[in-house]
Amino acid sequence: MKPANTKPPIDFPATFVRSLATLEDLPPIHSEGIVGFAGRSNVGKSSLINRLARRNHLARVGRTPGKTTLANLYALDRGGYFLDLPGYGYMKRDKGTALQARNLASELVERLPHLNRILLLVDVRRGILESDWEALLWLETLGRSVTILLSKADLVSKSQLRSVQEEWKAKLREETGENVNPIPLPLSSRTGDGIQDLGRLLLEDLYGPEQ
Ligand SMILES: Nc1nc2c(ncn2[C@@H]2O[C@H](COP(=O)(O)OP(=O)(O)O)[C@@H](O)[C@H]2O)c(=O)[nH]1
Ligand SMILES: [Mg+2]
Repeated sequence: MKPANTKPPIDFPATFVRSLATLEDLPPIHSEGIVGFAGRSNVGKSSLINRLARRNHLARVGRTPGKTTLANLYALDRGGYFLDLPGYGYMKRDKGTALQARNLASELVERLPHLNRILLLVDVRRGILESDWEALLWLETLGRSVTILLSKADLVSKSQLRSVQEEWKAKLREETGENVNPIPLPLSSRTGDGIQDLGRLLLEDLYGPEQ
């Protein structure tokens, strides 16, 4: 049995700074850390930011294709930033939009030295998609620390969740290097499952091991 949890839940109160359409929109960012949120559109990036910040409408949730080609920057009250990267997976709908979103995401990841961790959300119901795998390898090439989050874990059974997790684990261990966390974290922004584990990881990334 798990010990009773006496610590208060970890949260990341935050305020919206601005949307970014190009790299020039980036405000001056000082020495604090940045956590990036990457993944296909509709995978649950905005919902996760809201859940971590414990504010329902901080990030806009749902299908707003125009908006999701932008990046969104949030300042954390205790220092550091969340950066919601433009979603990929527009390829069939609109090649121009896809390219624009991809370029912006690439530029941000390449040019922001303080982007110390990227959370790559993948929909647990989809297994390992080629576009997710490509994104992972690309982030790894850029030398970023990447953690895979299996999003929407509430929508599958425990056994399905375990089998997807094992599938990812095996592939990550075999085919990626030390910058990629070999353990994918199951997560549900709806039920809160996995949020505290993720919170601990982010606290350490942003503010050091003594948190
Ligand atoms: N069941 C379930 N739905 C989710 C979860 N996270 C997000 N969603 C839904 O998935 C859709 C897309 O979420 P959103 O956060 O906007 O995804 P984004 O495009 O990656 O920012 C919305 O309808 C959300 O309500 C989750 O953990 N569980
Ligand atoms: Mg979003």
